[in-house]
Amino acid sequence: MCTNPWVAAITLVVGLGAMAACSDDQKADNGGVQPDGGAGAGGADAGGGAGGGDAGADAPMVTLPVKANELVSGQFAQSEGIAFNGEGRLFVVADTDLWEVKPDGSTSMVADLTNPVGLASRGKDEILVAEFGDKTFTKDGMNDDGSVLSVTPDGTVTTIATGIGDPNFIHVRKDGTLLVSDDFTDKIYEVATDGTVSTFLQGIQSPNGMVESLDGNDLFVAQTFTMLDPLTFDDRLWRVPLTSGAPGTPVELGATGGAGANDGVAMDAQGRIYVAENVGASVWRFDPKTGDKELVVDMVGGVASLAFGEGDFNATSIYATNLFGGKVWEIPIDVAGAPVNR
Ligand SMILES: [Ca+2]
Ligand SMILES: [Ca+2]
Ligand SMILES: [Ca+2]
Repeated sequence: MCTNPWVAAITLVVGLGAMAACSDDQKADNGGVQPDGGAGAGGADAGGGAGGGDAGADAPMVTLPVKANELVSGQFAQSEGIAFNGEGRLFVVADTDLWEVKPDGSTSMVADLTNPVGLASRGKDEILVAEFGDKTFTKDGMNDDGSVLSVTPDGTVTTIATGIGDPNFIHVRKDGTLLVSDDFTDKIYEVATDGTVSTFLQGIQSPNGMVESLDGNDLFVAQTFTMLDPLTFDDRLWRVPLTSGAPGTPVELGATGGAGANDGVAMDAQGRIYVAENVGASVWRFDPKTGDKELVVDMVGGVASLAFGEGDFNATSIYATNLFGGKVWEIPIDVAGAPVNR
C-alpha cells in the first residue's frame, strides 16, 4: 500500500514495479505548467574551492564525493522530512509517522500522523510537520486539506495552519513566520505567527526545499517537477531576491543536471546550498554567487531531506532521509551547518 502520494508520483515515472499500483488515479491537471526545457548551467562542474577560504574553525577538506553511512536501515519503507529540534534531538518522518532517531540509530515513534512530509524545528523543542492530509494531489487532484502541525517530543500534536493542499517543505524565518511549499502547485505560502495563510510567491513551478541566505537577501528554492502531466522531474535551483523579506522575481541559479526531482535543501556555515536530487540519487553543493556545483555524495537513491547534525550528532555531517527505502544516512563532509532559525 502506498501511503505517500509523492512516492506514487515519483514511482509513476521511475517505474518501481512493486509500487506501481500506487499511481492509479493520477489526475494531474497541469494548470498552465509549461515544459521549459532550458535547464541550462550545463557542465558547471566547479572542482572545489567555492567560497572564499575557510570560514569555519579549521575546516579540514574532505575529498568529494564522500560516502554516505547508514544510521538507520531496514526499519522503514520510506522516510522524508528530517529536523533537529532545539534540544539537538533528531526527528524524521517515516512510514506516515513522526519518529525520533538516537545517535546509535535506535528509533521510537513520537506521533501517529496521516501523510506527513517535511519537518522543521521551532522554539525550545517543537517539530513542525507539513501534513498532506487524507486528500492528495496524485489521488484526488487539487485539494485544501493539508496543514502545518506542531509536535512536541511527548507526542502532543497541535494544528497551527490549515488550507494548504499538500504542504511539502517548511522554512522558519527569523521573524517566526513560516514559508511552506506545495510542489503540486506553483506556490510558496507564508504562515503568519497567528496561523494566517497567504501566498508568499507564485511562479516557481513545483517548489520544494527552501533556505534563506546568511545575509537574508535571497531565498533559494529547489524545484521538483517541471510539469505534472505527464509527470516530469526538474533539476533546477532558484534564487529569489528578497527586499525587506519580500520576494522579487526568481532567477535560475543552477541545475543538478541528473535525473532530477530536486527535493530538500540545507545550508552550511559558508552559505553554500546543498540540494537533494531525489531521483538523481545525489546531493549537490551550490555556490550561491555563481551557481557552480560540486557533487557531495552519489548513490543515494531517493534522497529526500537534509539537516546538519546538532546535539550529540556529528555537527559536520549532513543527515538525510530516503524516500524509497526509509534509511537515514549520515553524510560526513567536515563542514558545519549554518545557524537554523527556530
Ligand atoms: Ca500514521
Ligand atoms: Ca492534501
Ligand atoms: Ca520534500
